[in-house]
Amino acid sequence: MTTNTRFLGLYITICVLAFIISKITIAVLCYRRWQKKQFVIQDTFSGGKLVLFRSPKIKTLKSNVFLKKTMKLTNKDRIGSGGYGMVYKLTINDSTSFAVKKLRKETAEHDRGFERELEAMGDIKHRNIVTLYGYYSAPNFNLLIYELMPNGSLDVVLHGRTMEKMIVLDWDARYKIALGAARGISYLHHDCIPHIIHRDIKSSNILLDENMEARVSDFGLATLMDQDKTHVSTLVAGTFGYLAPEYFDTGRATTKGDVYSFGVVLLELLTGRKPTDESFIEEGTRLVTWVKTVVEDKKEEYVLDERLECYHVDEINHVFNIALMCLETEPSKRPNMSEVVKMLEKIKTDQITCS
Ligand SMILES: Nc1ncnc2c1ncn2[C@@H]1O[C@H](COP(=O)(O)OP(=O)(O)O)[C@@H](O)[C@H]1O
Ligand SMILES: *[C@@H]1O[C@H](CO)[C@@H](O)[C@H](O)[C@H]1NC(C)=O
Ligand SMILES: *[C@@H]1O[C@H](CO)[C@@H](O)[C@H](O)[C@H]1NC(C)=O
Ligand SMILES: CC(=O)N[C@H]1CO[C@H](CO)[C@@H](O)[C@@H]1O
Ligand SMILES: [Mg+2]
Repeated sequence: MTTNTRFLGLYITICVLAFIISKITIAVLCYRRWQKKQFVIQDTFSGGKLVLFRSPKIKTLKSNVFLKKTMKLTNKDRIGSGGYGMVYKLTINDSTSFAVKKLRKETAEHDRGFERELEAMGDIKHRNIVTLYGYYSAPNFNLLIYELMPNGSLDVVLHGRTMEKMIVLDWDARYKIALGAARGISYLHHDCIPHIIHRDIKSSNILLDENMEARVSDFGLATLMDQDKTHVSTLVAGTFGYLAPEYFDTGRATTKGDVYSFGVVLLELLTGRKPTDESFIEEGTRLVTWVKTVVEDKKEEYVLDERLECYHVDEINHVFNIALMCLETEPSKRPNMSEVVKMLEKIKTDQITCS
């Protein structure tokens, strides 16, 4: 009896010890991993904090050089401006540069939810999504540090003013952009856990890399700024002209809402017209309704961008049909993004049209 009890005591002690040791090991491993995932510099001068997520490009970077250059950004470095603030080009050396987006911030509190959201965004790596490398958070403003896209955004390329260097996108380039953007959005909707609703799909959030491959940007930003309540239009997150009709009733963002906005981008690629084109507003109509009536009459070639010279009529008509499916008024009738990707992949014929 006594030997048995002693044996049991010993047994319990060993179990408890093993349990404690394993917990400590797990905690140490987690801490190490967490430490590796990002590095943080506290900027005592401005009271800000720079957080860079670990990535091969950031690894060799001297973070204090980075911080110093970031603080020196001026209007001269501006490459764009939008609903949330200015975008600057940050040049480290001849071969390395970043895009820095400055977000206005009216409430001074440091928001842990904001940081968690950004860390989740930093984890997303896909060939059709713009990488977020880190952020800088100061009492009066936040900076987001993105990969720089040398060929700018789709809206500038499609509707840029004639004074700027004009690139005319041919049909193959437009098709490639449509497919790339669809793959990026499909990844956010279906492959990310938790699933991500972009909420602001539009041509200015589709950027172009050095190979003219599409990269989706600003996903999650609408949500982020909505929580923050600093953005001017908190009532309607998203951009006029791209919003699905049900959004005005429910105010709820859904993946099917993103599908609708993507349909508008497809129409932009096909017609070369902006959804907010003044001539539509004068006529009291919209790009979407205009194209819908034209396609019903099978007169697609009349609305097609005149700058397109060389294409297969079949391919064009297929893309018009895919766009109209995305633009169904009833959300449940719209395809999901993985179906859109499949449909777009299927239509491309390998024939060379002209040379
Ligand atoms: N990562 C980037 N690389 C290059 N240019 C960018 C990048 N992000 C944004 N831009 C440019 O800055 C402009 C403004 O961007 P943004 O602030 O997101 O506003 P919006 O998307 O509403 O136009 C874009 O239209 C684009 O031309
Ligand atoms: C530019 O900076 C990056 C990051 O610090 C470094 O990896 C790269 O070698 C530098 N290139 C040149 C040409 O100095
Ligand atoms: C997309 O829709 C199709 C048809 O409704 C369905 O079979 C498929 O599972 C959906 N895909 C995803 C990833 O939700
Ligand atoms: C079409 C076009 O302008 N492509 C450019 C995209 O950016 C790369 C790198 O900056 C240029 O070499 C391409 O000419
Ligand atoms: Mg944007």
